[in-house]
Amino acid sequence: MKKFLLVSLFLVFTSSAYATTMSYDFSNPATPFRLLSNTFDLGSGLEVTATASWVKHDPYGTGSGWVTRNANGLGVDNDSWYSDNHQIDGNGWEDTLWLTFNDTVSLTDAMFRNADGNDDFDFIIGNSWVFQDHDAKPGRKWTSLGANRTGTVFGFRANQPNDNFRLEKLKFDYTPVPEPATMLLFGLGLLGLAGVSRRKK
Ligand SMILES: [Ca+2]
Ligand SMILES: [Ca+2]
Ligand SMILES: [Ca+2]
Ligand SMILES: [Ca+2]
Repeated sequence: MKKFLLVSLFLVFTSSAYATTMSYDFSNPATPFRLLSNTFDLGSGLEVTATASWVKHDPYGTGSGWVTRNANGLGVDNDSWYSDNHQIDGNGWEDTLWLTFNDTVSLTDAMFRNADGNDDFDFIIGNSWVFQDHDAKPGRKWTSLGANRTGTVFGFRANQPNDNFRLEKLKFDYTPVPEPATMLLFGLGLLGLAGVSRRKK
């Protein structure tokens, strides 16, 4: 029994240190929105807040955009007089969709909608450009973001008139931090089990 208890405790403590692969679907036909910011509950205590920004070149300017959601996922409305189609697009003004997590995650893949052969995106972590003009896979396939894309703030940006797409899904690795209360319950439960088995003997 002591051995069982030790093995169980070991499993409880070590399993909490392993990264879990999670994914989230931002599309929702039932509740479309156009907001300056929206927070999504991803489960396991993890949250992500979506915001938007834009850059224009002539005359130069930057500002905050609206995050839009529909059945195809998240886009950006930059309020410009250009024909902004509420996607993440680089038509005149270059849109960036920002995702800010409340804990460190490692993004692995993204799925885009409305993407065809000429759609590509720039990917930013914090203040660092990870890549530019990276092809967005059409046909609702996962686009790999590469390895070690770890951080809390990520940007998906469009910089050409023919770049126009929505972010439908994200896949990421997350290592949840176990809450002290949960750990205490686990511990008490195991001690209880040990007590019961001892009494049976
Ligand atoms: Ca747009
Ligand atoms: Ca392009
Ligand atoms: Ca581009
Ligand atoms: Ca396009």
